[in-house]
Amino acid sequence: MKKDLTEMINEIKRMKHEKNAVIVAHNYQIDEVQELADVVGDSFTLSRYCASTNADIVVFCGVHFMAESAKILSPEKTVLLPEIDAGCPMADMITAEALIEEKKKYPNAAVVCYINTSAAVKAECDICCTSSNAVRVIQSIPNDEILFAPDQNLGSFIAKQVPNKKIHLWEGYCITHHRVSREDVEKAKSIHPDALVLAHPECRQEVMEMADFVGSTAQIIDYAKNSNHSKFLIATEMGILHKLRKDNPNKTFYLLTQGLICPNMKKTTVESVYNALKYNRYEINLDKEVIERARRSLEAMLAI
Ligand code: CIZ
Ligand code: SF4
Repeated sequence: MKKDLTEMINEIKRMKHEKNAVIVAHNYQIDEVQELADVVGDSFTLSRYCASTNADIVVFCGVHFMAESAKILSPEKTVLLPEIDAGCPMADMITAEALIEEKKKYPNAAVVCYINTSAAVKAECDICCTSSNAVRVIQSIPNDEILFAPDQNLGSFIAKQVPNKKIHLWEGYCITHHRVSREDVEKAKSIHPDALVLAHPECRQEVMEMADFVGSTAQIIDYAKNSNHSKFLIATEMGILHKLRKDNPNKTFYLLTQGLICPNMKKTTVESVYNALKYNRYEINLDKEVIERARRSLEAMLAI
């Protein structure tokens, strides 16, 4: 017989304790999964948290590349991704083989990979970046030429702020953020003219240009908390609303369009977390050499 929600949550807590496991959830996960988690945050914060705990098992509620990053930083731990098909279409827009080919065109360029890439792609790049530190990472690189992959929108956002470098862009994008248009922003602003627009750099240039603030999920959360404003239009994945509303009960948050849903982030449910802990699934395993090379790119980012 199928267990009810309360029963599953109690079992999850029991198994977590018994197996010395932690549950981490990305800001885009469904509310119930965020509530279950020991920590909620962006992919890199979560991976660093996983590396710092003495847990034996990490249940990573997010998408595949994020669980891989956790494994890269904690190779000795068992990292579980509750839904094995939870991938990131943007991360899938580049392969290690394709990157190796592209690098040949720009022999003088430093290769910078967004965190939204597979471990195999991270292994082929010089340094990683997140949406929080992308500009700082690029500024720290001595090369005048950069090959940036895979997000063209984040890449264009960086290029505008670092005009002294020639940035070659990969043509990847996030299917969820890229869908938002200038017309969507105009429409939302006409309905809520007194709201500030907070947008993620995975949005199109035209959307970022209309925003009052552009930042990663962590930066949007901080901005909303510290702002004197009381109304916000949010142009990133809807899962972030849970934390925004929890942290700021007296402020109002509207999702900029109803399309801001990442179907892959929504695959993980309380039941998948329960099954992950019960059956130890689905374990992320990576080649040792890939771990070592990908780790170098992540550590290069940490060093700046
Ligand atoms: O790195 C992350 O977690 C992603 C994909 C987005 C963000 O802005 O936090
Ligand atoms: Fe990938 Fe976009 Fe989903 Fe993030 S929101 S996991 S970039 S598809």
